[in-house]
Amino acid sequence: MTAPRTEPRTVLLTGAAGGVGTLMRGLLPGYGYRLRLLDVRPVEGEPDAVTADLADRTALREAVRGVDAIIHLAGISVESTFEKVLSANIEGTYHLYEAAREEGVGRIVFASSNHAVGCTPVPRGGDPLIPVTTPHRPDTFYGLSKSFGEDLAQLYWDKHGLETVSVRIGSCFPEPTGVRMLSLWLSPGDCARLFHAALTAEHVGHTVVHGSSANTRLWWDLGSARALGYEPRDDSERYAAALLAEQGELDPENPAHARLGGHFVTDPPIWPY
Ligand code: NAI
Ligand code: 15L
Repeated sequence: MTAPRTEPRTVLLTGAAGGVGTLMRGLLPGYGYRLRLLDVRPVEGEPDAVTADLADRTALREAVRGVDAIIHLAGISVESTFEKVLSANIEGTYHLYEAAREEGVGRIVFASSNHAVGCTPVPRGGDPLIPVTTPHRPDTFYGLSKSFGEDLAQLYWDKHGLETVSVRIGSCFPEPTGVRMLSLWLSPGDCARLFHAALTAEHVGHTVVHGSSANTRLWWDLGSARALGYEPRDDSERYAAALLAEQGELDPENPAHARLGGHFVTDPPIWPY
């Protein structure tokens, strides 16, 4: 019989100064994790956080040394030039995986995105939910970098035995701010529940999961996330009446509404730096 997996205690959180990082800094210690923080920007109120770029292999090796697992959030989180996405997200994620391999870290939770499959048509009345096996259909260079990250994770599992849960996050914000987000919203509490499941489930190899709450208007299947032990508690529906009154229903004839990636398909927000 295989011994149960030891629960990870010390977790490196990259991208700790960002939106999701800030939410998780508040919530994950409640699950018993000791967080080590890293970001290219200083993390407010956290003088011990490592300030380093994902390009800095020496800093990454030091940062991952001795941790039980990594939650990898750092990177460009919207569209940018190919060169910037290449450096921060593609090369940066490769550098982090190399550091993890060299230091013997066993598991990474990788923040993938709905934009890895953003050109997938939105299911309409009676269509099945989008399965986690749906082919990569990135909607931007940003989405392409997330497709790459998922493939990198598969490579490091197959070749090096480094486990990853790739979480295709929908929209993780304190509240949904648009009608599209009613389908994709991942509440902060459910995000912490999902990351905890991804850190503690046994034998994940490389598992891809969809990251959303139990939304009434869900577009994609949460089966592989639930199989890890994720039990979402939130539903965006309580925000629906107000958002629909303000913005109206999504229009299937509008190219910015017809695909999973929404406005990233037609007019993506651009990284400001
Ligand atoms: P964010 O943009 O608020 O945070 C990203 C953080 O990464 C920033 O603090 C930034 O300083 C840091 N960073 C950027 N380049 C870096 C580099 N080269 N080296 C070190 N740090 C660097 O993004 P957010 O919303 O917190 O998202 C976190 C992760 O989750 C990102 O990877 C994003 O792509 C992914 N994601 C987020 C979603 C959401 O709804 N918030 C949806 C899908 C995916
Ligand atoms: C993402 O991947 C972005 O990082 C985030 O800022 C949101 O735009 C989210 O997707 C979304 O699609 O709502």
